[in-house]
Amino acid sequence: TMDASARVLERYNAKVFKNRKEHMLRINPDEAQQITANTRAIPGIMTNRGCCYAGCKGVVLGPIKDMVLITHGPVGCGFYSWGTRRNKARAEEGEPNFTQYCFTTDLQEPDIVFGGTKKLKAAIDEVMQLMNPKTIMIAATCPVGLIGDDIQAVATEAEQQYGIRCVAYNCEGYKGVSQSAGHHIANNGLMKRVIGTGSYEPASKYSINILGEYNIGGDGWEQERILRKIGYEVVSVFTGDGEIERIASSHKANLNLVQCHRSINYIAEMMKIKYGVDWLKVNFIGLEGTIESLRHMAAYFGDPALAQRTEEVIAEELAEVQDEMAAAKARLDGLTAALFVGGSRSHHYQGLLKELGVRTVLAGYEFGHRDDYEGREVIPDIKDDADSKNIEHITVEKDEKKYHAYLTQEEYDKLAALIPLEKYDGMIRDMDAGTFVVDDLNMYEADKFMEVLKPDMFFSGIKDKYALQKAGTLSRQLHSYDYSGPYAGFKGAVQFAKDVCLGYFTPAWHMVTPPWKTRATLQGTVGEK
Ligand code: CFM
Ligand code: HCA
Repeated sequence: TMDASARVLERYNAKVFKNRKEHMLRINPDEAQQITANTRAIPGIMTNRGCCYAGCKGVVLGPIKDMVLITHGPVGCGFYSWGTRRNKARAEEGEPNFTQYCFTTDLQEPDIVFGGTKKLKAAIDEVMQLMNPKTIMIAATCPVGLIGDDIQAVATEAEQQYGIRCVAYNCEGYKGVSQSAGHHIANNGLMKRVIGTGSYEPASKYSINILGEYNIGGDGWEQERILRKIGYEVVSVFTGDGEIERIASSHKANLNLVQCHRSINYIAEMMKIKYGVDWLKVNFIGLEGTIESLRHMAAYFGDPALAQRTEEVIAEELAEVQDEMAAAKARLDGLTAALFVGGSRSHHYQGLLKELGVRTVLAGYEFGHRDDYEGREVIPDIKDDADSKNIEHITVEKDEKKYHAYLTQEEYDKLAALIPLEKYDGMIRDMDAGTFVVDDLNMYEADKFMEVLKPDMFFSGIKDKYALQKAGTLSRQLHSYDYSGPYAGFKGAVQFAKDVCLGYFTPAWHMVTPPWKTRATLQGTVGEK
């Protein structure tokens, strides 16, 4: 019998087959398995990926609330990235929250022909008059790179004219192969222009930053609630509900937590080299993930009182959620799921699902790199291709004045054997033998895997959700949480469990006949002959 991926691949012509085969594997714990990732999608194939601008503006910079972010490009780029990611933000006392606005230069045909910098300058003037922000950032979309507007010069000029911070990002949509390029570009800009410049002083020795947490549906708030309850000081969050001044002072914290490795590992690495701040991989999705992350943090700081408080909070929080989690598990036990999200979440949610008795049979990332699948130890073996060479790689050096190591080398080495310090093992190691991993899954493959593996639920995004639901399967969005959430931490786990139960047990699914049950839905070959 053919395995599921062979049945998915069988319709492809030789060229497409060869390409896509490398992006799929079936988990075999006895082998070191390698996957192809972070390469170009095949033209004509319905990839779920987004663009470089989406990764830079939409993902990493967008959630920072006290700055104005101008999209320099045609109006659609700004409009369609306006508020759709559900990165929640609440204004601080007397401070602005600009994330609810959409700022764009609305480039038109004459600007494409004659240049758009005039419009960009006018937009900055208008923003200064109306909003008077301390920081403006500019994100370029495709045509800006094609016509060659010098947005860096405009930013420098604005800094001189207004005495503000103005940072421009050449994150044109076509750069790189996905959103991932944009994460990298945004990380570089924050490192070069923001981190290390702030004057906020952490009050506690247990000061941390949460990196790669964007407060989708309030996830970051639930994490902060737990961390503060234990006694940590959250200096900054990158970048959910984020503030420039705190991000600028983040180098003073004693530990960086890395929630989403894919989007922010560059900053974690650079802050370690430049400022000596260690980073710890955490996962606040799922009860076990949350508890383990909290214990690792306590181990890092090494204070028995902090460790004791950690256990108290864990016990208190667990007591509050245990019954509801058990009730949900009783209803969901034995079901199977497929997960396809951009990066980290396809990995992080597997633990939470397992706690609810749901087994993951298929998982993949839109734009994860090999290290997100196989673990960071493969990073030295990853070949730089033309697309990744296109993205600036910056190197940083130790800042003698601001460098501060919390641990001695000896303490560090001892701890590194026990907790994931500067370590991420990737998704593959956590998956069961015989399950499937597919990188950059496309719509055809999603349909086909549904048919072959018949998972009870499929977690993904807005692009594929409705096609999957029309085929009679529950599909929940793991990007926007279908406008629910938070799903992180203790309270979030219960919210997730409730939403999955509500969705799965809706009678609608029994009334739908999948089209492939009554007729062949696809004939012929995918790709040219
Ligand atoms: Fe990280 Fe994210 Fe994700 Fe991501 Fe995204 Fe997102 Fe995502 Mo959508 S930063 S990789 S680029 S966890 S926006 S909050 S949900 S694809 S899995
Ligand atoms: C993005 C943002 C996105 C899209 C969500 C989706 C998000 O990649 O540009 O496709 O459902 O989380 O909002 O990932």
